[in-house]
Amino acid sequence: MHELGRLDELPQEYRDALSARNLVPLWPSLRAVLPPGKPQARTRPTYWNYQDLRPLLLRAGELTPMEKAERRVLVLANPGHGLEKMQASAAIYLGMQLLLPGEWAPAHRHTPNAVRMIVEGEGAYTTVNGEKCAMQRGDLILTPTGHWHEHGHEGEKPVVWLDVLDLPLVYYMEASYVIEGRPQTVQADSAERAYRRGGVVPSPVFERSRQSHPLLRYPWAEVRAALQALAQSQPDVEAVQVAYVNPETGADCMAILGYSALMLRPDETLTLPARSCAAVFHQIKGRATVRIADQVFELDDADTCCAPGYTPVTLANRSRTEPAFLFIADEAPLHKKLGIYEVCTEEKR
Ligand code: 1HN
Repeated sequence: MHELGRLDELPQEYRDALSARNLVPLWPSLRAVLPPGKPQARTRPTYWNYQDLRPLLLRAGELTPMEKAERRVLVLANPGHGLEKMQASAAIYLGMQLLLPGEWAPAHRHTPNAVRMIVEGEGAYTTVNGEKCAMQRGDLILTPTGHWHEHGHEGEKPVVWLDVLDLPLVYYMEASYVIEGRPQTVQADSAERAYRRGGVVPSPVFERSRQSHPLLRYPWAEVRAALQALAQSQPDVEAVQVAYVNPETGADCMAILGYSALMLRPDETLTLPARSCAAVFHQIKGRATVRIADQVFELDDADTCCAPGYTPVTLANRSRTEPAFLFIADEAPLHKKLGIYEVCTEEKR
C-alpha cells in the first residue's frame, strides 16, 4: 500500500481556505480511518482485580452518601479510550456499584440498556417496571431501554454488582438521556414464574406476549444447573456455554450487547475464535486464565477483563478439580445488526 499525501505538503493558504469553509482533504487521513487488513483498536486488553478495587468501592460508601451519588459506582475504564471516556470498549460500559444496607437508589429510566451481574451480598433488590427482582450472587437482571428501575437494600452487609451498559454507543449516537421518576408500585407476581422453564412459554388462546423483554431476571442457580447439565449430557461439546435469550423468541435478550455464561471444565483450555466484536469476561466463580493477544490475566472470583475485537481469546481453567464459571458480555448483536459481524477464520494481514 503506497503512502498518500500529507497535510503539511499542502500550502497553508489552501488549508486555511478549506478550513474556513468546513472542508477537509480526505487523503491525509484516509489510512487512519481505513487501516489495511485489520482495524486499529483503541480498546486494550485490560484487567480489573476485584479484591484490589473492593476497598476503594467500600471507601466510596464512606466518602459519598447516596444523595450525592444517585448511583455509587466505580467505572471500569479502558485506558486505551482515555479513562475519562468511561468505556471498556467502543460500545461497552462497565461499573462496580455499591449499595449499603438501608440505602436506596431512586427510580429513573434512560435510553441506554443496562444489565446487572450480582457480585456479592444479599438482601438487595432492583425493581424494574414494577417487578421486584431479588439480587443474589451470579444473577443477571435486565434493565432494558426505557424501563423504570430503582435499587433497594433490606440486608445487613454491603451489596456489590457489575453494571454493563451500552452507554458509550448510545451516547455516541447522541441519544443518551434520563428521566427521573417516583418510587414504583411493586407488582404482586413476576415474569420469572411465568417463564419458569425453558421451552415452555405462557400461551393464552388469544395472543402471545408482545413485550420485547418478557423476562428480566435470570437466577444463577438455574443458569449454573443448565451449564452443568450441558457438560454432562454433551461431553464432546466444544464450549459449555449458554446464551441469555428472550424466552419468547430465542433471540439475544438485549438489542445491542449479547450475554452468555460459560463453564470451563476442570483443566479445560478453550480458544475462542477472533470475532469482530469486543468482549468482557467476568469470573462468576472459580479461577480462569484469560489470554488476549500478548496479555495474560489470572482471574479469580469477581475479577473482570476486556478484549478488543479481531483478537482470539484463550480461556483456561486453573483448577484440576473445580469448574470455572465466566459471565461474558459482547458486542455481537450490535455487529450483526450493522452487518459488520465477522468470525475471523484466517489471520488478518
Ligand atoms: C445507571 O442508571 C445505573 O441504574 C448504573 O444502577 C450505572 C451508568 C451510566 C448511566 C446510568 C443504575 C449507570 C447508570
